[in-house]
Amino acid sequence: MYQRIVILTGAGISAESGMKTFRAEDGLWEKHRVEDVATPEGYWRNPELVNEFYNARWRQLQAGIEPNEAHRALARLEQEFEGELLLVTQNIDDLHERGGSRRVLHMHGELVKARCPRTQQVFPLVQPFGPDNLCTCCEPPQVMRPHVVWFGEMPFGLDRIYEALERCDLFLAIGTSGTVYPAAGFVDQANQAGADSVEINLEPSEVHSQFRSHHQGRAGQRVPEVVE
Ligand code: BJW
Repeated sequence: MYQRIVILTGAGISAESGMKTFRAEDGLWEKHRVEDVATPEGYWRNPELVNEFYNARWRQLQAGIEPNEAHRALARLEQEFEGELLLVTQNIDDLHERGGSRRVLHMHGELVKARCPRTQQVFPLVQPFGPDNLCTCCEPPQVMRPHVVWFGEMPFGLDRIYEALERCDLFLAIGTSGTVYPAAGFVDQANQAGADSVEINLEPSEVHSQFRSHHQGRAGQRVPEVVE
């Protein structure tokens, strides 16, 4: 019945795979100030701290973390759905891809990539972040930074996302707290376009009241039920 779907995922979709969310009590930021590990100023002040924050998550991703039923259900939807589908994730993990999704827009970047801070050229991450992880695009080579979007930086793919939101007839948000913009504003854009809007979350998000319907519960259970 739907022809054009936009799906937005957040940390909650990867929680059951063992990836920590940000704002939970035992979350990723529990031991850090957000300004220290999620801003460009924090990175330039103390690159060692920020590199280690991302290296720890990279190592975790390499060591036994697997996609869950929610990632797999979205991959099946992509394969079977005959209309237009845009899967936008705020997550920097690669669990959507490993779950079988082929077309994923990582609006906050990717943990498995590094970026030259001078040219913005992006490289696969083959060794941990640190002073030895150098770009090959500059002379002298530059120390690469995580390919992620911190507060105050511009998320990736926004033109494509807004274009899809303007045309969509279903907007589905999964496992995101609705506290970070511009992603938290997507439901409003979709509503303005006349789309149906559906939230799947363990708890009501900050923008819960803007969704036309809700499915409360674990993504691993609710996503397969809703999309299949
Ligand atoms: C489950 C579950 C289970 C658990 N099943 N569910 C005032 C007003 C408006 C905007 C601003 C403002 N002041 C400043 C801004 C801008 C700022 C912003 O939004 N700040 C807020 C703090 C207010 N935004 C930016 O700076 C962005 N850039 C920008 O705005 O550029 C200018 C611009 C202008 C105009 C148009 C467009 C752009 C950049 C934001 C970058 C965010 N970066 C991070 C770090 C990325 C790298 C990394 O991973 O380390 O992205 S911050 C962090 O938050 C990360 C996430 O992607 C993002 C969202 O978090 P998410 O995914 O929602 O996780 P949680 O932990 O918050 O929530 C988890 C949810 O899952 C919960 O709801 C649980 O209930 C649920 N859950 N288990 C289902 N099993």
